[in-house]
Amino acid sequence: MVLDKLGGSLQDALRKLVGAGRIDEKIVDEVVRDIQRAMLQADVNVKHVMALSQKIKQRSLKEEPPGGMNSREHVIRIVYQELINILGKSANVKLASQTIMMVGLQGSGKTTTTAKLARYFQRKGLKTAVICADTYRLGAYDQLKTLCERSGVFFYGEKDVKDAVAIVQRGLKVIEKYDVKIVDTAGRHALEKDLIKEMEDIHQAVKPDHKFLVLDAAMGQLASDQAKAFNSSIGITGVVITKLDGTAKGGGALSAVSDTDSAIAFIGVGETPDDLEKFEADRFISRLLGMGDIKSLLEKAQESIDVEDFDMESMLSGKFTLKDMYKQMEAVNKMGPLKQVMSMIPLGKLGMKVSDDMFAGTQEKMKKYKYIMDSMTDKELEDPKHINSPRITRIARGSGVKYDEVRELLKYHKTMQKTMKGLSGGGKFNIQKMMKKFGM
Ligand SMILES: Nc1nc2c(ncn2[C@@H]2O[C@H](COP(=O)(O)OP(=O)(O)O)[C@@H](O)[C@H]2O)c(=O)[nH]1
Ligand SMILES: [Mg+2]
Repeated sequence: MVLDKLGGSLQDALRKLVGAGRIDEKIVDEVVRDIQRAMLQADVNVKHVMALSQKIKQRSLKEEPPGGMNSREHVIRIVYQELINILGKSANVKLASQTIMMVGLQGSGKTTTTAKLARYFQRKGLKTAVICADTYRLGAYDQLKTLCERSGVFFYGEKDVKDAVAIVQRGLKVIEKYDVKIVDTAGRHALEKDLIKEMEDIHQAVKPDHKFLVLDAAMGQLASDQAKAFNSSIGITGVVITKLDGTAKGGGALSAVSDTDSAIAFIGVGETPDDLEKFEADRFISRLLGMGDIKSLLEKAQESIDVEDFDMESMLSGKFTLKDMYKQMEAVNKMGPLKQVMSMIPLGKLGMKVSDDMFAGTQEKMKKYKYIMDSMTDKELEDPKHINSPRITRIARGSGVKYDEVRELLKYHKTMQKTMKGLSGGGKFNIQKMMKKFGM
């Protein structure tokens, strides 16, 4: 995975939240400190890190959890949202006819990305052609030509011609009929005068719909200065961050882009033509946090306003009454399978094997359970282990169900209580113990 280290540290921080006995200021502080450390190690600018910390703390302690969400999930959601904010918006790339000009320093990954992009559009059914306007670097022509041929993308270049603008002008005529036209340009070691001049001239000749700045992720937060410089020269409509697979500083580069007016369009995650991903901030963060499709789940939780009683805290605290069980069955019935709900918190990532029907009962069963529970005393509901055989008979008669059905309910409760205790490791969440338990 891209940014394994950052993702791992953030996941550890969130696991702390899940494992905490209670969500209070102390645990939020602790988790925020862990997040800070992880972000700084990924070279995220201190200013961003501080703003993020403030936001997470403030919101966690002030905002009420939305319906259907407990305080634990609420804080996780805030972390998720604020991390997305730090990345800024994602660039809008349409699957339509367009001309794209690639710019960036030498070695940033322009040519590789040009070929990747061409393949990307080609695969989406758009006829794509590429022009090599790099007359500066030796071998630029062959590099791009080879890459394009491999993907069946049309390539235009003029090997021994030095005038990049002339090449582009002729090339554009040749590839006129193509849907997507991508122009690869030359870079320099720095944004020097002659590079700016050449960029502006090509810009003038191409009149591109998009200008993609290619930035090497290893630059970390310095990416911000570069994005600003290129932007003031020819204007940037999207950024591609490359080599995210090979650096620990990627967090810095990703977050730096939001300092500029630009937005990230794609990320490069390897050297092969397929190692390009369309950038979506929310999906990226979900993946980083190891949460699968957290967004839809969180939205789901927001919709089911009347399931406030789904309380992970009581579930993990070890205390688990019949009433708790009933509430949770009810909540899960409204929210969807437990497995899904579990994948919302990092627990699911630990490979917990939760069977689908663990909480969710059929409507009919729920009704029966309700009748049975109505015939129990409060004391029995709090702690059903005192229910003996004569009591089962009485409860069955009182609720109009069979003796065995009452026993089934009690057995069900016992199994679930045990599972909950196992999860909580006797009050404290114990990951190692749990992983062992599930044979990992
Ligand atoms: N690991 C990795 N390497 C990349 C990526 N993008 C480009 N590269 C490598 O970076 C080097 C420079 O890339 P190139 O496209 O020639 O850069 P240009 O000078 O800007 O055109 C090459 O060795 C590429 O294989 C990426 O996303 N991941
Ligand atoms: Mg190149």
